[in-house]
Amino acid sequence: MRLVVVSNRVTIPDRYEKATAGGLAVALREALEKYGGLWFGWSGAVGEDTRQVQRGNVTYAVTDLTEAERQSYYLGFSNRALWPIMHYRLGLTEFQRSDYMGYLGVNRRFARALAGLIQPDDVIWIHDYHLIPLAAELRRRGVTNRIGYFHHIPWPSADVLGALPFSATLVRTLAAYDLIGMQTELDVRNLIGGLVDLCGARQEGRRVRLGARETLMQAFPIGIDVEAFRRLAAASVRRAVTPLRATRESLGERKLVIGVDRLDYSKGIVQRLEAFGQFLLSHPEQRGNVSLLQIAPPSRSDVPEYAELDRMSDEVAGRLNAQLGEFDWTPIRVVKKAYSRTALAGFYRRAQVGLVTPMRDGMNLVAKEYVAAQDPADPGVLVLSRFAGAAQQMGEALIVNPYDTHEVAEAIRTALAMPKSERIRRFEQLYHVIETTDIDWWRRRYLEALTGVPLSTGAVEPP
Ligand code: GDG
Repeated sequence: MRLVVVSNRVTIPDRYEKATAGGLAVALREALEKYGGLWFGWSGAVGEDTRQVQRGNVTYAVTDLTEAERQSYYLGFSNRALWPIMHYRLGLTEFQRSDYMGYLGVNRRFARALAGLIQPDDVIWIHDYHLIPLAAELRRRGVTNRIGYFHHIPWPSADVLGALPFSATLVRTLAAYDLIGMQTELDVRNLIGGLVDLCGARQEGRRVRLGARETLMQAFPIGIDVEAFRRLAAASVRRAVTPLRATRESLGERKLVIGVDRLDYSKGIVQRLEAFGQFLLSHPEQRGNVSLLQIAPPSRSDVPEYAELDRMSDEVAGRLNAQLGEFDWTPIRVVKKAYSRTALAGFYRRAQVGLVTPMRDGMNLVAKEYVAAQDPADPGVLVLSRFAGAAQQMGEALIVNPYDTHEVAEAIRTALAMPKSERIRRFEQLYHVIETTDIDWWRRRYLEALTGVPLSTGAVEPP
């Protein structure tokens, strides 16, 4: 078999990139190298270029988007309609018919380009919400190969999703897949409920029958490359990476609480800053002893809701620093830039508390990276939102409700005061979980399920 991966963005690797790329990109690339294959998607550029690049036995086929497509398909429907509604944020959901048409148009164009590249024994693995109708469009062009979909973000219940115009039509296109992977059991239940309630599908256990087609739904919680991250963290301490050396100088013996997130409203960054402020207000004796470092590389800055978050996080951090800071101590540092993975691993290891408090998250890899980076002899404590998919697996973290500022503030206090024996006990259990469900496990399980699923041959209605 040959593997074909399709994702919204494709980065063609240069030869030195492996150590710095994210776990998912590396895992998919490794699977492609193992089977030989094709990775197809958007180049990330605006233009009219389409090109193929060969790296070993992997072909990267990328296409540019026009500015109109970027606006409607990517910024519009994907990021202002699907992203918020999938994260249960009806109030932030901005629907425009023209965006939806652009979204369908790009999926149709991708299908047209991809259909010409598919070989009879290819197994096709499509990633994420930008490409939900892609399989239906491929089927329409006569593609009968196995096609799987993995949804990286949450899937809300039918009454939330049902508020999105055309949601039933869109959800119906999922019947074109042979296997649908979700992050958690809750997402699977919601998805099946959506297919039943919105589209009149019939459920038989984990299989859903819609018209003449049958699709298998299953949870595949994604993991990280634990071993690689552990090694990065250990190396960053030995080599004293520059930002870490600077941190040592500016922090001294002070404790560190860390947050690492794309600057996205789903991550609960503003609420987290408020919770840290609340912690310092309720526990004045802690002032001067601990700082919060929030690393927040900007993301989707062209979307108005993200620009607003950018402004609000500055405002809240500024207010709390002015209210609580001292001439020789800054309580909160928000750094809006990306660091190397080595530096990140070092920051995680230096931090006594990992604060991972999204309002909603498919999985959240930062929670797993924080644990992987800890010193087993003196580990830090993970504070984790119950609304991150990771909370389903990582029950030994301090689980919090991110909407409850006081609860998060008290969890920070508990984490900072936790005796070493309890920190080690919790760390060992968490490490065991992330190690036994790492990124290789995820990829293997998914591909085994996809190659084993019985093929369904019925036709599917295009959107
Ligand atoms: C989606 C879903 C799901 C962050 N700052 C820097 C940096 N990062 C890296 C982290 C981590 C990744 O970005 C973020 O992954 P998350 O899982 O936390 O979140 P999303 O980007 O929203 O990912 C999510 C994931 O897909 C996988 O299925 O878990 O729920 O929303 O790896 O380390 N990396 C570098 N510098 C930074 O400053 N190098």
